[in-house]
Amino acid sequence: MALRAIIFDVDGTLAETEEAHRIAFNEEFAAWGLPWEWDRDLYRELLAVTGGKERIRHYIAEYAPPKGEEVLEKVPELHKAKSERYMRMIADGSVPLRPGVARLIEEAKAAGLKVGVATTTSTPNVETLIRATLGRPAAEVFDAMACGEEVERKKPAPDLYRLALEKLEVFPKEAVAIEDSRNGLRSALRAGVQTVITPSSYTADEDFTNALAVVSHLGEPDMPYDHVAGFGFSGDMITADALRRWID
Ligand code: XBP
Ligand code: MG
Repeated sequence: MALRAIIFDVDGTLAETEEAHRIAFNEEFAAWGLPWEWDRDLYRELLAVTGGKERIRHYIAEYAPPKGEEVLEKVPELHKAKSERYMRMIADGSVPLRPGVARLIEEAKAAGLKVGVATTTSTPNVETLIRATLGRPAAEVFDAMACGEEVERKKPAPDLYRLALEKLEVFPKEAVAIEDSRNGLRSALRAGVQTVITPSSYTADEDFTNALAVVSHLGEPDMPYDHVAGFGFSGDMITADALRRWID
């Protein structure tokens, strides 16, 4: 089947946002008087659970931090405040898009492909990132968005990719996913979507077995990507044309 759509993950794939999420979690914990500190190693472990609310509940259940039980019923409120903090942090464009992201989005659209997102994070977070980096509303950039609050089961369940496919009106075999994590890869593959991985700072050591390819990033004319595993592309960049040839 011919390629008709590219579906991007957001956190770690469009931009290295996880560090901003981690800092926002920690600042919000401090604002609530919670003696919780997620350092980078702990956060890497906690990323095994996707979704901020789910991640906090997992932390309380598995790590039994002080005041955990009393916070449990206030997790939605705590997470909402963290999200507002996160959006304030990224709204000035201080977290840029990763190399090749803006280029591939534009190229794909010019080539008549649809472009969507499938992300565990919430719609306002995506809108803030896109407005801050591309200066346009996300609804103008993407043909469809599937975000965490719209599904019952987040990644690695296939629900977000299934929803993105449905909204884009394409079959799984007509799409390719761009992801940075094993959870994202599993989600896309379970929905039947082939996946290119651009590992991020938190996911570089994960197992990407069954990815179409693993490349350091999508590449720019003056910044060629490094090929890590899987299919190799000719040239220095992941292009819409190369993805199309691959999927065909
Ligand atoms: C990203 C996530 C998110 C972010 C935090 O996973 O798991 O939970 O860490 O965002 P993916 P929220 O990139 O696979 O979608 O706090 O808004 O959930
Ligand atoms: Mg991700």
